[in-house]
Amino acid sequence: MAIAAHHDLSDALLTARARTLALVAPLPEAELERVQHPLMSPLDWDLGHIAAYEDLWIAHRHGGGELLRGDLADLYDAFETPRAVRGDIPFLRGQDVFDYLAAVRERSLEVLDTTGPGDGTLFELVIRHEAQHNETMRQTLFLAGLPGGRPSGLPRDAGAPEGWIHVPAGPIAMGATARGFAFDNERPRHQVDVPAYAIARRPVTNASWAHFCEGGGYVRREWWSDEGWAWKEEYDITHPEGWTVDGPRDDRDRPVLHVSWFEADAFARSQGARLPTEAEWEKASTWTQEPISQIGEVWEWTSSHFAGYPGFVAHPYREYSEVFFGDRHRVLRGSSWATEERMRSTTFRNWDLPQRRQIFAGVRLAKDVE
Ligand code: AVJ
Ligand code: FE
Repeated sequence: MAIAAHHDLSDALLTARARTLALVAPLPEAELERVQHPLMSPLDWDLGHIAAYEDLWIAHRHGGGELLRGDLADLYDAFETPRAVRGDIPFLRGQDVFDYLAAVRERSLEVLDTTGPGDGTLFELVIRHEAQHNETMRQTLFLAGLPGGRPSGLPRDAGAPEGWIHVPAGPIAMGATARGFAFDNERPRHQVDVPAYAIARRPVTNASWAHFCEGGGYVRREWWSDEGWAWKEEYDITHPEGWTVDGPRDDRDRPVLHVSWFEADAFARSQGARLPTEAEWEKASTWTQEPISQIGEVWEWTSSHFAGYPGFVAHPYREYSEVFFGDRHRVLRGSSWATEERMRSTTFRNWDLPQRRQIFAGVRLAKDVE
């Protein structure tokens, strides 16, 4: 699968790095070292992890060389060192982590020159890994109330009309084709029969969500699943993450952000609707007769559990998807205001636990039609 030329890959590496550095540039060293939120890594850990991952896949796996800092491999391995303990470990701090990023990058560019890009897969993996961690870092900035954690400017398709799009029954080819880069969980492409359904033209807005709150959305038992209700009661959830007592801080016309799957599910029920399945979402996203609006503003929760497509093969990074398959995680589709352009695709699958609200997630409703 030919993916990209040498100069495109080196440009993309450069762009990803510029974005990473711009995110942390306004912050004093102490903010980078701190655990900002119990769910998130210190920002310095993300930086060191970006470098360690790059060195593993480019200089080591692709180039066949030794790791620059083999002594740091476990500390920056997401599975060896889970998020909850990352505050207590000797990750690189201060200038050291920036030096490590730069030294690894120099090795990667050397491998690109000498060994070449191969089919480009591993470079693409590394570029997108850095982009994904940029979004993770923005989640940390959001939770910490630091700059870079909230959308600014107008949302995409601002002022797009509300309403429903009716999609007739029929099969779709779901997933990424065999050409070009895609993550393992997007393949193989396979046919799915999708019954007729309706899907909202735009995601649920802050204004609608405020209305839901005022109308007893977090009090009316009948709208919540058993699990969702138990979660909401235990943590005393009464509005999306980041709202003040007066409601949303952002524009009321913007899609709501930072709601959990449990809240999304309850909201849908309050509207006599439901969440779309992944197949419905993917079909609608390529439905050109009546295009849906505001894709790419908020990750959109679906009703689907995260599972491998029929014939799934883990590749090349085994721990990327497979270990998360099962009935614990729900899939989100689309992308958010914080997602890099290169990552945006109608076949990309994101996932998280149903109670999580740090991601830039919102809701697009669906419903059955006769
Ligand atoms: C695809 C966003 C769920 O952040 O856990 C980053 C991406 N994997 N490093 C995550 C990822 C390894 C992943 N998500
Ligand atoms: Fe990672």
